[in-house]
Amino acid sequence: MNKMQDKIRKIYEEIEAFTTDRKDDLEQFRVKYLSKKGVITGLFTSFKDVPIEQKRAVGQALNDLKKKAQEKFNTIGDQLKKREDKTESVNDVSLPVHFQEPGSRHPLSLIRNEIIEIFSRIGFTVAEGPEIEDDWHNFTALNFPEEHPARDMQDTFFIEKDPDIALRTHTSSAQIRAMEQRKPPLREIYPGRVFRNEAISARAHCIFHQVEGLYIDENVSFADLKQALYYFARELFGEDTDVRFRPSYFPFTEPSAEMDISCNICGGKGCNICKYTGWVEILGCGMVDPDVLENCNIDSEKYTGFAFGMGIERITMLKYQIQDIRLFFENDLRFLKQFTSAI
Ligand code: 2NM
Repeated sequence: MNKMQDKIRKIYEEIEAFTTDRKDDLEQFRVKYLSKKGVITGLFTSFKDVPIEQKRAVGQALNDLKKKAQEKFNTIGDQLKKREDKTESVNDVSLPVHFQEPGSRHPLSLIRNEIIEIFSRIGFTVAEGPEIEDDWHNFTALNFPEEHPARDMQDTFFIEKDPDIALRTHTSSAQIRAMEQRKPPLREIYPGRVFRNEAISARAHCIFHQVEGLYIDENVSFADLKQALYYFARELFGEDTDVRFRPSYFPFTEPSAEMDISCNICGGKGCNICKYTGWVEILGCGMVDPDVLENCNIDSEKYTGFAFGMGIERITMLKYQIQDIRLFFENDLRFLKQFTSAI
């Protein structure tokens, strides 16, 4: 093997190993190997000095080398061109895009977030509790007597056969935990999912959502309750909203009340939403029973507090005029899509 053939083989291997995805690298390749002043032309020039008996073999090798370089240049050139074409088509703004429909918040989330925002403006923070509860937090600490119907198997989902463990029937259990764990002043709301063993209908579902609230400090009065809930109603339903409080009963509050708002559909004139009364009930409330405070080791001589609770489904149905609670749980896109712009 002579020197010339060694050189050709080395360059051949170089060319074979060459690869790039950049146009200017390929241009450098061309200049280096294929141009008039390139390596291969140089070799052809010195071909005249090759001894006559080697001319045939070296000539063959030189031709192969040139062919190889040209092929390499063409192949990479084609690849780069293809890629360029593709990139150009991606950048073609007139082509249809691969459209992905944006998702949206569930209407219950929208209203829950709005409720949280309103109460946060008057100093309430958000807290949560577990969905699986024991009898103490869900019933006993809240003053439910042993024989209260809500404790019945009929109304509550118990976990396995343990009568002490059930799915919470209201988020009040989170408030008991809050009062046990954190001492007053307490000013919190508790959004969450609750469970009741009820027949499903247009008005009722066995799973639904609540926001409850609690404010405990020295000298908290029923007037504070009324003012906070009046503010809430007007923020959520508009500044023309009137409220009224009707006496009611809950085991955990005394006195207790239900709050109505003036019907936001007919403005109080009477329609089938307010059953021609001009008022619709939106929440229950009251002053926390001193026994409940004592159950959580809070001194009921020193502290008083108000509490309230509302169903998010009910409020959402009123706000958006939704007639059937089951729509919230079916996830029919024709329903959900109507809230896309409401994020
Ligand atoms: C309501 C209505 C009235 C309430 C009371 C308490 C607690 F834990 F402080 F005693 N939690 N939630 C309450 C009061 C809930 O829902 C209709």
